[in-house]
Amino acid sequence: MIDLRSDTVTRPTAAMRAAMAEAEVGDDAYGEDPTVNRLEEKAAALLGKEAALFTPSGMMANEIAIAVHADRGSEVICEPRSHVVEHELAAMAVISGCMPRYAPAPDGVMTAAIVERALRPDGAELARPGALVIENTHNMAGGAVTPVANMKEIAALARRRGVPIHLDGARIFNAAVALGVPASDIAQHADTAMFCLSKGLCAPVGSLLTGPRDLIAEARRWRRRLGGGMRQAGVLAAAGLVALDTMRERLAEDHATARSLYDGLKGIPGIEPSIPEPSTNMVYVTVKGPQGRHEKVRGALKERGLLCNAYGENRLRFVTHRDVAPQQIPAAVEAIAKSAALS
Ligand code: TLP
Repeated sequence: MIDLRSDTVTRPTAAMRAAMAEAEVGDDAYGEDPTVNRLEEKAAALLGKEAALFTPSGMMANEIAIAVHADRGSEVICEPRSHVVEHELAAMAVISGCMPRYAPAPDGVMTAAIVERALRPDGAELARPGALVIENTHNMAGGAVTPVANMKEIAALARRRGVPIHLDGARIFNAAVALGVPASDIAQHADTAMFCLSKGLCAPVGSLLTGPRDLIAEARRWRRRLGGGMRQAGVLAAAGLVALDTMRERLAEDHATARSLYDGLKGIPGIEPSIPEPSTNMVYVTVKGPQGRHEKVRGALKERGLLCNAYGENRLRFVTHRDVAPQQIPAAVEAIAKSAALS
């Protein structure tokens, strides 16, 4: 099987498993797990923040950030296809009493002008903006990267308007590699920033929410409130530390693999790229023909040993990661060409 459904399918490396087996642990609810503490310190340092919180998932980190930043009854400004809208089961409404206010960025690259249009003026009949969420890289927009200059302009605007920024940096290290900058250059323009260990970095579990010390202390209470407090979580954090030490630079290989998949798919009848160029580790294609045909193509691909995800508007997503070798790309291209040719 060539599994291109997501970079979340990556398995922990031998070094991660060894570190997990040997991890020094303690009860994290008492702040006594030394491995968790080390991971949180390292995450904060990498993103240039004061503090960090280890969470079981990226979604929990995002939702805790919204809970910490946004008042009940306020709006969360976000791109319509962002993870907090598309994949978090209306959690911002359920947990924080917030509504999304869309800031559509057609190519997934956020700009100050787009944000400005979504920020409504003060008014007795208007909900206030409670937080701005920027997703970088932007998953459903093909792994698009928002450059540092845009982040800076958006931060200046948000500061003027008193709106806190949360960065959904589930794949911030992919963005950093694509831009050729340290992740802290991106994260410095957000109040809080989260990233996932369990995507291209290959750790089995966990994400980090980073930010100012007082907000992270509040986030810790929210994690507990949501049932996300953990005990000897050092066994998981140990894998995360190995991930941060050994997997960040490697992401460039995933980007090169995505590029070669994209190049291989050019001109294949029955499909067309739905995103211009992959800038990170994702390739999206639109299957031509009647709505729903992409499900048939996905089924045919599965029979040929290739897994991918299907989304609305006849789109298929192929995500590259450590468990897919560049040498497998020709076979993937052939499987896609044959499956797309079926009626
Ligand atoms: N993304 C998953 C699915 O949920 C769609 C994937 O396969 O890409 N932010 C972003 C930008 C994400 O892509 C994801 C996961 C999350 C947050 C949530 O992370 P987890 O799965 O750890 O809760």
